[in-house]
Amino acid sequence: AVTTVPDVVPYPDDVVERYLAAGVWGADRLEDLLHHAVARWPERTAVVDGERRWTYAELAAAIERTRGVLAAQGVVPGDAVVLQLPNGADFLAATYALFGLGARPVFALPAHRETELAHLVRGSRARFHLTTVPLAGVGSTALEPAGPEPADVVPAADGGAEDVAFLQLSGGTTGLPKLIPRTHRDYAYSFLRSAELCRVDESTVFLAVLPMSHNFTMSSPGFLAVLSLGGTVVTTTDPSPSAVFDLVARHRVTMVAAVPPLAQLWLDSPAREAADLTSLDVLLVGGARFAQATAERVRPELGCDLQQVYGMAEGLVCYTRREDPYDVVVGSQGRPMSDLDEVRVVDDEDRPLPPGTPGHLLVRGPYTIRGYFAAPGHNAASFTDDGFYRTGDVVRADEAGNLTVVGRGKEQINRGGEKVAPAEVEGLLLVLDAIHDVCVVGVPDDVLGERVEAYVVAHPGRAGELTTPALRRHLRGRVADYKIPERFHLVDHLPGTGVGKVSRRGVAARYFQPADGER
Ligand code: J2J
Repeated sequence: AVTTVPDVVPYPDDVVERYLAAGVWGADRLEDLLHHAVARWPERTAVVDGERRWTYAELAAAIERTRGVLAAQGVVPGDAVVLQLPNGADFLAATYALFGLGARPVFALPAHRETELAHLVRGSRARFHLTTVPLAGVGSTALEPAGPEPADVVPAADGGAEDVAFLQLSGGTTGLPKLIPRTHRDYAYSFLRSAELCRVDESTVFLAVLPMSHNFTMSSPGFLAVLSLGGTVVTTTDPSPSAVFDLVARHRVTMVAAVPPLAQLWLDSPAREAADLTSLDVLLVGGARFAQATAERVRPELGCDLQQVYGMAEGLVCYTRREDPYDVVVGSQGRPMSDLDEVRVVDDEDRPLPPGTPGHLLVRGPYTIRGYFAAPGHNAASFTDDGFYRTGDVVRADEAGNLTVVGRGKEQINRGGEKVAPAEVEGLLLVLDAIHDVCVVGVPDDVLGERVEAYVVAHPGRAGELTTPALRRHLRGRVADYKIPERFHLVDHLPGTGVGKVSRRGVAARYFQPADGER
């Protein structure tokens, strides 16, 4: 007999019962939560995108029309649709339209290119790629405003809150990035609980400046929470200090989410002095470690509260609380948002460690996945037998459970919040005949925390071809720009692991000892 492994690893039945009984999982799908808000606040402003301003009723109408266009294009319930749109009102219309159709958006970043898109399409078995991003050489279906006539009657999805709502691309802890399936009810809990901790209500004006397809912007607490609770989402594609300060002043923005380099850019900007930031209530910073010295500047220089957010698209999100002691707010990444989150800090053999001792963070809970999409092999490595996700992060917990991220056990580069899987970039370089071996590593960077660089061993006599500009050109259009190494170093050989593999740690140790600096 053939045993088939399901694409989505379900939560065990007793666990489902527990989360339902605890009331953390509701019966609403993501589009239902918006519909409740539309019914309650039809005339409130839902979205501001440049000169476009939509009330909740207008957003609902735009979603309805988009749903008709998508249905006319042939999108049916259960379809995976790779969605690659820049921040804006159309992003929201398309996302909710897909939810309403019972189709699954597969969220691509605007920066994604050939490799990531092919991976998303293949991994999700998507039949559509919906984008307005100009992509040289990548076949795509754009959703044109003047598309086919909307279908007259589009049936609503008849699925429930237990369905998979969408897929996101993980940063990857080993090898290539994986697809993350999130259900309506687990995700709704994630952003509604986040909304409580971040004090989101109908008076919230949220500036979505990080990519809206990122888990942080979407759900921590993100535009999904704001639009479920009657607030306003202001969208922008311009993160520059002047543009952001202007939007904050003009729309009386109360909440912004940023990665550390962006927060730093705003803090350091001379434009800050003249800006009217009095409406700002809270700045959320996450995605990468926020230096304490910078965290300490937020309250005095921006005049708002800081909440650190340590989250992951696989699930777990930690926040510092508004009422936490000062040293917790500026010096930790907060604690899990749910009482039902189970976290373990363990040693290399999965044995629990006492508070204060750094170790690998494992997590299980009501909004953390039990497995990647259609990836049984990887799941065996990324999850414990009893369902804990191996975050790949090394953390230290204090007695109160606040976590500080002190390191990483996973093969991932965190470039100021943007995640890079070295193996993906290495694979694209190894197709070049002139390259014998290559190792992509993160090197310390004052602004980004880490930047991407590569160590390359040339085939005899071919080193001359391997210049930084030539190699960067080779990668451009194949992967997101942020993954392209800033520098390529030619070396004679790469340190090995002793079992015939390149040792990334060895490369790091050999070339980046803080004492001898950069070569
Ligand atoms: C140190 N490292 C952090 C932090 C994430 C909210 C906020 C961020 C993400 C995110 C997210 C960190 N300090 N404050 O999904 O909902 C690193 C860890 C983590 C990985 C996850 C959200 N916040 N990190 O960044 O899926 O290494 O999610 O495991 O992109 O980012 O990356 P990602």
